[in-house]
Amino acid sequence: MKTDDDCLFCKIVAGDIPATVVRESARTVAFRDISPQAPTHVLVIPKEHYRDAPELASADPAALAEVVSEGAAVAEAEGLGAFRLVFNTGAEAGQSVFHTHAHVLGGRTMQWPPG
Ligand code: D5M
Repeated sequence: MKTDDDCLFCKIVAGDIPATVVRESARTVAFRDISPQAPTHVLVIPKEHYRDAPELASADPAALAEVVSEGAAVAEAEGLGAFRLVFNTGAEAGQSVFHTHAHVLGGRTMQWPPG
């Protein structure tokens, strides 16, 4: 499995850094964001290390599909009628952790466009 010793989210997958895990599947883990931006704010990540969603899409499209379906499953489990699924891609777009992650945000009315 592709991992990066310096990656925060790889350390969460390995159990070396604690996280509030809400769901796990063969290829993904979902845990609560440490700095929630909505009543529900969960991150869904592939267990393998890929920098961002496009890189994961090229390397392992089934894993990317699993990230998306697990995000929907989190939303359903949290009772969200609507939710936002966000992949910040690149630093200027707000990506700060360079291990693919989908933000699942919901539980409040969302604004568009995002800032
Ligand atoms: O999103 C990265 C997200 O990762 C950001 O919303 C904070 C969250 N984060 C950072 N460290 C942790 C830990 N240790 N647990 C849970 N969540 C964490 P980005 O799109 O890269 O800005």
